[in-house]
Formats: sequence, C-alpha cells, structure tokens
Amino acid sequence: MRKYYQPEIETASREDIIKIQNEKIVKQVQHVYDCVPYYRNLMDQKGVRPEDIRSIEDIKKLPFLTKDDLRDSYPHGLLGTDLKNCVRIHSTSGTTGKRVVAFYTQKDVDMWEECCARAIVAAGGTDEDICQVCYGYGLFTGGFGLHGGSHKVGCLTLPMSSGNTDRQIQFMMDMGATILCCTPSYAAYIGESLAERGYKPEDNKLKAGIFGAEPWTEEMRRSIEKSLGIKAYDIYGLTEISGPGVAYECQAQKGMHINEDHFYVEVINPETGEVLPEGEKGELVFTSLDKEGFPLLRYRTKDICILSRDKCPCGRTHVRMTKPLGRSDDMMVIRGVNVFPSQIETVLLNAGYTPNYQIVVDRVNNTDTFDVYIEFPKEMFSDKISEMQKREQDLKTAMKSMLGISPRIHLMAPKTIQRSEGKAVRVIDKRKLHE
Ligand code: DLL
Repeated sequence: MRKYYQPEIETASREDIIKIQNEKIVKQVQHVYDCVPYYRNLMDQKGVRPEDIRSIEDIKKLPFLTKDDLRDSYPHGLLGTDLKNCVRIHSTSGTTGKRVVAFYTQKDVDMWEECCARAIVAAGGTDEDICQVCYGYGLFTGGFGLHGGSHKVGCLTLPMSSGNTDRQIQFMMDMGATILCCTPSYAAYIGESLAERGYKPEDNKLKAGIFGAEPWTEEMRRSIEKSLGIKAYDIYGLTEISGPGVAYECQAQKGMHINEDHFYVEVINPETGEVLPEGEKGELVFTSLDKEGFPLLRYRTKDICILSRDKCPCGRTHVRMTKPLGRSDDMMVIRGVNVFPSQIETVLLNAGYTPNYQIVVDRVNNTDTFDVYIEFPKEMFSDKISEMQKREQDLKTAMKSMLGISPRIHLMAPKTIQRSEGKAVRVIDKRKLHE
C-alpha cells in the first residue's frame, strides 16, 4: 500500500527542506515586493529591502500581515498576479466584517490539491478507496480542497457537499464509502444519525475520517471513532494560506505535519510578536513560499499551537503542530478567568455526554453570566428530579475544577440543541452584541 503521496518531499531531510525554503523565500519576497504594492509599503515602512532576505532565517525581518490588512486591502490589494491569471476564488466562513477573499492560479490549485492528497494518503487512502466529501462545496475551501485531493489519489469521489443527512447516509451505505471528510461536529451527527436508524458501527464500510475546520478535542476523536468504527484524523488549514491540507495527521495521530516545502511556519508571542523557540506555545504564523495568486508573507493566524520536531514513527520529517489549543480570539474571559470551549468539551465527553452543547455568556448588572446547555443522552434520563439535579451538580463540580469557575448547567432533552452540518456554533457571547 502506498505510504506517502510524495515520499521524496514528505520524508526529505531537514537540510533538503531548508534548502527548498531558502530558494523559494528569496524569489517569493522579490516577487511580492514587485507585484503587491500594499506589502511593498509595509516593507518600506519597516526599512526592509528584498535583497535583505537571503535565506529563510531572514524572514524575521519582514512585517506581519493580519486579518485587518486583508480587510483593508479588500478585494484585490494583496493579489500577487494579474487577475486574468487566476482561475478561482474562495472565501472565509467568517460572519463578521468583510469576508476574506483569496485568489488561486491553476498552479496554486494544483499545489493545494497535492497537499490534500498527502493528507488522504497519510490517513491510509489509496486509489481503491471511496471518499465521501461532505465539507461544503462553494466559497468555503473544505469541499473543493478534499475533492481535488481525492481525485489526485485516484479515490472514487462522492462530492456530497454538506447537509441532507438522509442522502449522506444512503450514499455512504449504498456506495460503501470508506473515507469520510467533514467537520468533526458533522461526523458526530452522522454517527448519531446512523445509530438512530439502527446501524451499528460495523455496518458501514468506513475505515477513516478526515476531520477539521473547527476545534475538536481528543475526547471527541474517541467518541467519533467509536460511533463510526473508524480512525479519525485531523486536518488543518485556512483560506488565506490555501485551505485544508496546510497540515494533516498521519497514522501516528500525534499532531499534524505541516507541508513545510510550501508553507513556512513560525510561532510567535501574540502580545509582543517575538518569535518563540520550537516547543513553546504561541500564535502560528504562515508564509506561503510559492503561491502566485495570494502570496501572503508572515500571516498571523490567531491559532495557538505548539510545534514539535520529535521523530515521527510514520517517517515523515515535516514539523508537527498540535491541534490548535484555541484561538487568541476565541478565548473567553468570564469573570476574569480565561476559558476555552475545548475545556468544556473535555469535561462533557469525559462524563459520558455527547458533543452537543452550547455556551452562552452574557453580562447582567455588570456581572458575567455563564451558562452551558448540554444534551443528556437518552440512557441518562431519569424521571427522578433529584437524580437529574445530581447530574447537574456533578457537571458543575467537574467544570469548576477544570476552569476555576462554575457555569450554570442546563441539561436538555436529546435533539434539542441544533446540529451543525459545517462548523458548529459553540459559543454565543451576548456581551459582544451589547457593545
Ligand atoms: O476551515 C479550512 C479547512 C477546511 C480546514 C476543511 C480543514 C478542513 P477557514 O474557514 O478559513 O478554513 O478557517 C480557518 O479554522 O484558522 C482555525 O482557527 C480553524 N481550523 C481549521 N482547521 C482546524 C482544525 C478552513 N483541524 C480557521 N482544528 C483556522 C482546529 C481548525 N481548528
């Protein structure tokens, strides 16, 4: 069975990777300086000239780009080539402010699809597989990215897009899908829907799932693996840098390999911008080393991660990132305490609840309120009020010990929290709405 999609790159020595990065960065910086006036201005303001960048080490001299820059330069200000050379746009799923729009040349699309093909092979995919893609197709990058990767591997591709769970299940069972690609929250929902229809995990032909686009915990991974009878692999990416496949998990399931021949990664202190040594926790910053349409240099993702160069048993040499441990902007500060939704998910799944929950934060009389709505599984229901109250109290205690503060717990009947077919909405922060 094929172990790698591009072994010569995926297992290249560190020296070879650095050599590739050195060559690419020099060309890319010159190209961006010549073709992207917006970034040229940033470099000029910082007093950096293209000739100051002689190797990847020099990247530290370049200015950062943030989402604000993308908004300020909307729509064409960061385009790296003539619009007529571009063949595609994609856009972020963000709901606030202007959308971020990224442009792709055919070469960019090919490179991106190759990254997704690497991810599919790393999850055990071959040309014998039937790959059901239920990420959304459209402006979102999930559908088209995995779709392109699946074609490159030679899988039989089911371009389902998201939603219509009945049809997803019918195709999955009738066509014998072996690989499932969707958000983890949708995978959980598919698992739940299969069980409701009387299917056991062994009734489907799935062997692997490639899940990403939103945060999910190890507990959620185990719960999905159990409900679908598969191995669940994480995949990471963002529209600004291409889409899914910037990094992906291998059979070791211990962090995601970053495609370092295409994307240079740094971890910085989000407050000071200082580059941190490998192994320290901080904000991920990516540089596209060879993108033509939307060649972002030093783009700050707001995703908080740790990198590791520990040897991976799979033989891949590219650096691994942990699951994003949160975003510098989705950390909630509630009554002065830092809270990440993932901590709440961990408590719930460890206590035997489903991943169907919603967090609501508000401010009443200058005090933060903190409520967590959680569905209890059918088998946990009791018609004794005292028993349900005890469950709520137990959760409260577990949350207090994980977070340092306790939310109000609301146990809800099964199926009362809205399911998501794409990225789940876990947090409703009403404080922001009042501002
Ligand atoms: O979510 C691309 C994607 C599609 C990745 C399909 C994986 C699978 P955006 O909509 O631009 O792109 O959102 C990017 O989503 O900065 C992270 O905060 C979050 N994210 C993406 N993958 C993961 C993951 C796509 N595996 C933003 N774990 C990123 C946690 C993730 N968060």
